[in-house]
Amino acid sequence: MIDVYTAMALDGDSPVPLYFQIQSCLMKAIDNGTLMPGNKLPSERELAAKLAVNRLTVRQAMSELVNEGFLTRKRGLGTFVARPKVEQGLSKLTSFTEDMRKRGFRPAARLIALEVQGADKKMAQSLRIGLGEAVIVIERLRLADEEPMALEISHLPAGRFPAFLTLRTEVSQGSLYDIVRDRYNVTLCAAAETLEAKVASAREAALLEMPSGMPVLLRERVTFDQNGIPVEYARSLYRSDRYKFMVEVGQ
Ligand code: 16G
Repeated sequence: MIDVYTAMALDGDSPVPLYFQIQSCLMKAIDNGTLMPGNKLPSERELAAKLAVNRLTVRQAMSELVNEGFLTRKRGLGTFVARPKVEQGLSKLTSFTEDMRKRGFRPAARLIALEVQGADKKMAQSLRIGLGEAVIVIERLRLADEEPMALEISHLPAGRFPAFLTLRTEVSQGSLYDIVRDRYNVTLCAAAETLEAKVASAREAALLEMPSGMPVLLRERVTFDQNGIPVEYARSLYRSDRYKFMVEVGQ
């Protein structure tokens, strides 16, 4: 077991609550690399005994770090130091493939569905096409180093992408944005996005390999070509334990 716990100097006379002191010590150990991603923490009982504090105090410290994504609980196995979240900027138009490569991960996709549907109201509005017009629907689970990161559904106006369904192999192996550019000569120039939290459905949670009922980040994007015509309407569900989004704010 790692020595960091015995080194924790808690001050019972301090106005800073004990749970907060424990939390700060754990955070410091995570920040300076004494505790590394994947390291197992002692159980609440063990840690409480080591630190001579109440078990509830330890639980409170650990729960907050779990909620903030620094620790992760695995049922029946214990509590572990989480891998740092992927921090992604929201101000640049990039593809999943580019984003993951930049971070040194191997991007991949598992194709769940590739089909043509009639546009519903949302698709029609987003893509500025008529209700019921043909839309290519591509549902993919996106992976980084084989780990599920996001579940994405992209919608493309079928009229602009003839014979798209014949590209099944490419879609399941490569980058959608590369296909759009290289095969159809469409340049993606800008996107409008929204970001909101939601609870994963049972199906979404199973695909993302996370407990059901966990929050996910829903990012919706309409991507435009150089003439400002919508080319893609996408709904991407990101694992909230693996992602945080960053925006630069200017004056
Ligand atoms: C991003 C986009 C998604 C796009 C995908 C293309 C968001 C919310 N999603 O994940 O709209 O389809 O990249 O990635 O930004 P690809 O070129 O690797 O297939």
